[in-house]
Amino acid sequence: MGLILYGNHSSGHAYKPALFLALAGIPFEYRPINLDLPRIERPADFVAVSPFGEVPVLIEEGVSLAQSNAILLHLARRHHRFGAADEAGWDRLTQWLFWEANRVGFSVPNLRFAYRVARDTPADVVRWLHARAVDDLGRLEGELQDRSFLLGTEPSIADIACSAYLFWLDQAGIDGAEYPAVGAWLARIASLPGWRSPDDLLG
Ligand SMILES: N[C@@H](CCC(=O)N[C@@H](CS)C(=O)NCC(=O)O)C(=O)O
Repeated sequence: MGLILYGNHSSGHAYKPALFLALAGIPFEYRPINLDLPRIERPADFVAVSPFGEVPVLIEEGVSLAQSNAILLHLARRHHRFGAADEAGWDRLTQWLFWEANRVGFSVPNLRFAYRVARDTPADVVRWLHARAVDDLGRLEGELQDRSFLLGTEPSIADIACSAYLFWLDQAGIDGAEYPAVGAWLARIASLPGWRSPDDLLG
């Protein structure tokens, strides 16, 4: 039974597993979900497999899994791609996934959402998100001064997770030119065989 990925064209969280599969050359059926619909009005097949009502959800061999970084960990272990070389590497990789979920995978998407969709977001909330995003980008900029990818010389799901929303950084009102090491890292990821942009993969 083939892989099915539920996603949405504007979801960087959905882009993460889609990008993993594209980079690994694993075919999958993409099922876009209209997130403008109230949760109970979304397609019944999606509602049935989505424990949190959110995309992404991956179905593999009839088993569903939600939460983008849990999906990445599952895919990396199952398909032996974009994982780590040893247990210490897996620990560092997991550390990045948890950081992403709470930091750059929170600040940048919510800032982008405030600019593009929730235009009535209070100004102090936008300022707080912006400050947090700048802090997160500064963290990545520092980390990427002396290595090609977050774990070292090889790309991993830590890079897939932490970079996902940054391909849309301009939509979050942030000038990527202020983060040259991040820009070079994004370019390295974008030059990996099989890479496709979020708009191309999820559009
Ligand atoms: N922590 C989740 C976040 C997923 C998430 O926020 N999904 C959004 C789209 S980016 C969503 O489905 N929103 C619609 C809704 O909550 O109804 C993950 O990493 O997968």
